[in-house]
Amino acid sequence: MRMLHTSDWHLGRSFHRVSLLEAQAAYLDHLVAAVREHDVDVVLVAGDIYDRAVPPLTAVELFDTALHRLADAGVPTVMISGNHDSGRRLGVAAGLIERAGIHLRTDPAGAGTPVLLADTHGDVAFYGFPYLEPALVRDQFGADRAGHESVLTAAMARVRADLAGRPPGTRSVVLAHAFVAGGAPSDSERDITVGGVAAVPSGVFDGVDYVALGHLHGSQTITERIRYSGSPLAYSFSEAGHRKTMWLVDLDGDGTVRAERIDCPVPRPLARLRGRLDDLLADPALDRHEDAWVEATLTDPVRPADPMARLTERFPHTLSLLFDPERPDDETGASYARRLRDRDDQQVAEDFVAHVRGGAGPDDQERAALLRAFDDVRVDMARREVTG
Ligand SMILES: [Mn+2]
Repeated sequence: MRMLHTSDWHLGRSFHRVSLLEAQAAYLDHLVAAVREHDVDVVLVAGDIYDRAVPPLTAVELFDTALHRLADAGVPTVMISGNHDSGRRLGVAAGLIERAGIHLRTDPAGAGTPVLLADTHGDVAFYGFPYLEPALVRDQFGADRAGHESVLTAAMARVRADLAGRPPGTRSVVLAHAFVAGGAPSDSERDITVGGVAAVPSGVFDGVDYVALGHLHGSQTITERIRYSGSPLAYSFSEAGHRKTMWLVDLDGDGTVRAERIDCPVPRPLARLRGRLDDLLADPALDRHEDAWVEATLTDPVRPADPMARLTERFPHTLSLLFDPERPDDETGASYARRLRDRDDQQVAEDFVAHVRGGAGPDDQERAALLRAFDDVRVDMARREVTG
């Protein structure tokens, strides 16, 4: 069984106000071409089809075109919703679309009900988990607590129970949208932290032959059988070093997995430049970035005049301009942005408490109250997305 694994299309997303619709259309052309060229048996799309619960019409039209073209190519597709999608909106007409061989799994209730596809060695059972928001599915799954590990463990119990009733040798594949421990995040994933723990141990997925993950935007291999395809396009400058690909995975009759990467088209490379403005404008080594989308961090001690206008003379596609002035005595003068870097909401709030109380940080009760407040906000946001 030859599978093509992709995720995190984020149709409708723009990059620093530049529309990516054409680049997304070019990626989908590439996907359909790869399906034909490599004789793919099934396409797996692991969530975040859209960037938002209510995507713009142009994105919906692009998705519609993609569905038609995948159906025309005659290759079955299994697709789940991610944390950016509204599962219920995406799932409209899923039953009808299924008749064309596109299996949209957006309802948590279907987690233990596979799509069965056969090759010469027998059946492969594909279980699609839509993104499981712990607070919303905990009761339905009988999970022991409202955390990512608990609800995914419960969903996997359904998978194992279903597999136990199938002929021995039935191979299995799970699609999930989650943060699996060992994975490296970038700046363009929306935080799914609840209760302080977003990462799920990879052992949760033990026993299945392949796990097609979505959520993290960099391609990565957690284990031979558990992989992230990453997004087909860069959605933040933190992805400047990524190589954007899909996984072409061969699942043999005995469950052996072989995977290789297929490169995605690059609409325009990314470059992160740092230095004083005059140096950035003069350095011949930067010639190769003149056509790139550029994020420039200026380190001039005094902010230069018209920096954007001057930068775009050399780098016409400069999209992001940051200032991080060099200072002799660093920490006291560190910028607010620098002090917040690498800190999550909880840490920022705890630092704030310490700051306004002359150094006395929150005690255990106060810390727990802050944690609850952030969780409530996140759950409320997730709920609005599901119902709104
Ligand atoms: Mn995503």
